[in-house]
Amino acid sequence: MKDQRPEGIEQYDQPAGGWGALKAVAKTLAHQRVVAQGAMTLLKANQPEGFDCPGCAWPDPKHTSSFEFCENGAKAITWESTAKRSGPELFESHTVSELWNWTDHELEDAGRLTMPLRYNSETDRYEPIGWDAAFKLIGDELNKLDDPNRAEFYTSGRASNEAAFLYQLFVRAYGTNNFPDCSNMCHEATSVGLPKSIGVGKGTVTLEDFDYADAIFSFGHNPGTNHPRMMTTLHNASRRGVPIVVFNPLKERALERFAAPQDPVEMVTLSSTPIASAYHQLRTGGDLAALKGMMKAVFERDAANIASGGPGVIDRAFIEEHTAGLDAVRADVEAASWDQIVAVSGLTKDAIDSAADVYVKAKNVIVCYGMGITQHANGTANVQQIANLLMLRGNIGRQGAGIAPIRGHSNVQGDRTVGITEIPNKALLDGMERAFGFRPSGDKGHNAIEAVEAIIAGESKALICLGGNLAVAMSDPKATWEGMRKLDLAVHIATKLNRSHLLTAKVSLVLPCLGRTDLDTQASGPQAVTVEDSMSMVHASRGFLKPPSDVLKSEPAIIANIAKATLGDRYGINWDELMADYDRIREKIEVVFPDFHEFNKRVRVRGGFRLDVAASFRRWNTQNGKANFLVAPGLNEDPLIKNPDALVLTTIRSHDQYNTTVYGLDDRYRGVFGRRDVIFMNRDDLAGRGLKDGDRIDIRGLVGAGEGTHLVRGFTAVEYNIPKGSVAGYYPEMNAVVSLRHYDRVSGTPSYKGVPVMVAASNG
Ligand SMILES: Nc1nc2c(c(=O)[nH]1)N[C@H]1C(S)=C(S)[C@@H](COP(=O)(O)OP(=O)(O)OC[C@H]3O[C@@H](n4cnc5c(=O)[nH]c(N)nc54)[C@H](O)[C@@H]3O)O[C@H]1N2
Ligand SMILES: Nc1nc2c(c(=O)[nH]1)N[C@H]1C(S)=C(S)[C@@H](COP(=O)(O)OP(=O)(O)OC[C@H]3O[C@@H](n4cnc5c(=O)[nH]c(N)nc54)[C@H](O)[C@@H]3O)O[C@H]1N2
Ligand SMILES: [Mo]
Repeated sequence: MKDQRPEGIEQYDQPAGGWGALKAVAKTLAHQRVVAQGAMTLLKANQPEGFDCPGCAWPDPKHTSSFEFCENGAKAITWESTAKRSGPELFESHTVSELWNWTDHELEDAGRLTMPLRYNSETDRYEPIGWDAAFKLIGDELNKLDDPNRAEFYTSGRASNEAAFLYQLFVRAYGTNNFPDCSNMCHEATSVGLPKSIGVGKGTVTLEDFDYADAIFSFGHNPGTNHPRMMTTLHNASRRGVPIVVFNPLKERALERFAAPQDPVEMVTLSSTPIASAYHQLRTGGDLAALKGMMKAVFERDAANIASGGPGVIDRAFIEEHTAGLDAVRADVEAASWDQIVAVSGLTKDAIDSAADVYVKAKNVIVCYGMGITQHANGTANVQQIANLLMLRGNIGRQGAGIAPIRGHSNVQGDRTVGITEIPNKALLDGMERAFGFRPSGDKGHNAIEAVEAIIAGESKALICLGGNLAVAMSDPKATWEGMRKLDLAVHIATKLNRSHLLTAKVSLVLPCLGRTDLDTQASGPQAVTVEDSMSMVHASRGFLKPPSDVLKSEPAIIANIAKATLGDRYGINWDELMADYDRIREKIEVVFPDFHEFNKRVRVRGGFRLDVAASFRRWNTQNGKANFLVAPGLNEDPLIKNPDALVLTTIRSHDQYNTTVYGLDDRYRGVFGRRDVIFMNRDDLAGRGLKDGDRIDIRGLVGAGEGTHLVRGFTAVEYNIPKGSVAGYYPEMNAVVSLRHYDRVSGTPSYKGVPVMVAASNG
């Protein structure tokens, strides 16, 4: 079998982590030519006096005594602190049309941007421009628009609290709530779904809670790749004998076996620790059925326990005192038959029963989840069913128990907290009025999908991006790219060149900014910024590396200067004072959001502080003052998937990428080397289409597709351990088959993990 596998496809039999991870880091350091400086940089990641690693939003342990090794954190850091530069020579020697033909990897691998650039359509080149001229141009273009709602202001989740807060201040003073955000493509189902359930759109657990959990459930996230520091927590839990129950269509290596690089015994003896106690390979989109199945099984156990004279297994005291809506949820799950649950989830009744037994036996349960739950047409419903399951046994708001959405970008949660939202609530508007003396518009603005739709329709004419790579991250590149090329103004504040920057508008600017690792010096001296992790801990981050060029500005400084050039002295906001000393920004954050009381003082305490998450203390900020059991009708993931020959595609991250940033072409733990043009398929699905391992295939998206659109040609089918009916391919390549019309109607999250497709032998 082995030599007949497609090129670059191997069996990976090692545990995740271990020496393989150390070797991978050494390779990355060498490639980015940062061996000496880079190694030192790594030691300051996630330390109380250092910078916050831009790699993920997993919290730091309280007592960070030594360097916590993380392979993918190391990649994220070295990618930023690289010695390579995208300087003037690059843009002199390459037209934008030439650069367009570079791969996403090549564009970013060219290195850090060093000076502000403006596109010249006559030479088809980006050319250097001075900062003042750039700011004036942006201000003039924004002021030309007849309506501020014709401009879109995108945020990617690396922006610090200070940068994001200034940005929302500028945009609201300018007069719109058009805040498309990477969060709209990520955990929006959490931000929209949980407030109705438990009164807050955030997780309720802290890192310490994991020490007290008696069982941990993991739905649809891949921590070995995307949150490697979480593996330390899972590794410790497993060693304590805590059951870890995984629901994931793919057998992710790190969730099976992990060798902790910080464990000397495992490193020296080449041993490892099993992580999952049970691994349920459900079908993509089978989560709603699996969750309802588990609840149904809990009710069955409750009834049986009562019948035999016991007190039942659901937490009646909690339900009585704290919740509403149980009866409707019970009726809903009882109406679903086991046959339906088994068919839709792709799991046996035994499997679901065994998961329910673990759940019922454990006193304290934490449920973690990621994109496998949120990026579905029913993502919000999925999140709410997780909350239901936890509430059945009072697993919210006490030690060792709770809900743990695992966020993506290192400050995606903080950006939301400090006002990046297209739907401002009264508290935000009141706070802004208190702090700045004007009341911003309360009208709903655009989320990411709506912004792109407005751009495609020609209604929005300007796009400002605070980081990110919106054009590549978003569904349907063909339509999205065409739309972006029609803009009047495109401005990208970025550390590295990417494809979004090459979709030039009438006026296009790329503004290079400092990254997390860079020393940020302003008029009052060196500055620290702050970030909020997945568990609502806010702490300071201080870069220390010499910036890649003297010309770079910090994100807050760039935003303040754009604001000055656009707004002049509108509302008397003192932009110079705010950018000179970030303490002044934090003072304003505290006025707008009282939860940040004594912000400057508390953020100077080692480890920072936790923002109040009311549900963690069983205070429910919902309309009825209760935690609500919420019904999600049906079991089927998605009514759009009607075609019986369709397969459901999920789009996933490799081990060698950070979202649209592709570090390399390997996906070690899945046994893929040197390529990304593969689709993982079940043996029966291959056979049913007359295909075999290694065949060239075409993939066509079924939603909203016209003839010849939403098509990816010439990929290689790889026989893989994945449930029948489900296929998997890499993000962002597979966005070409995702329709802009296919998203969760409640949260606006694109259905990146539930794309109906047809797969056939390639004829291209
Ligand atoms: N190194 C690295 N770190 C990252 C990122 C990165 O790209 N690289 N990205 C960051 C960002 S922005 C985010 S949001 C997070 C993302 O982190 P994750 O949430 O782990 O995201 P994905 O890699 O998209 O993978 C989701 C997992 O869900 C599984 N899955 C797919 N479909 C389904 C389904 O229908 N049901 C269930 N139960 N599971 C399913 C996949 O097999 C995969 O294991 O990571 C952050 N950290
Ligand atoms: N098919 C499919 N599509 C997806 C997903 C999926 O799972 N499947 N996942 C979605 C998710 S979860 C997310 S979060 C989005 C991600 O969407 P984005 O957040 O828009 O994309 P990134 O790839 O994280 O952005 C990378 C760029 O950010 C810039 N950058 C890096 N560091 C900094 C910095 O410190 N400051 C500034 N200003 N710029 C910086 C660099 O120029 C780099 O090129 O993609 C979404 N798209
Ligand atoms: Mo994300």
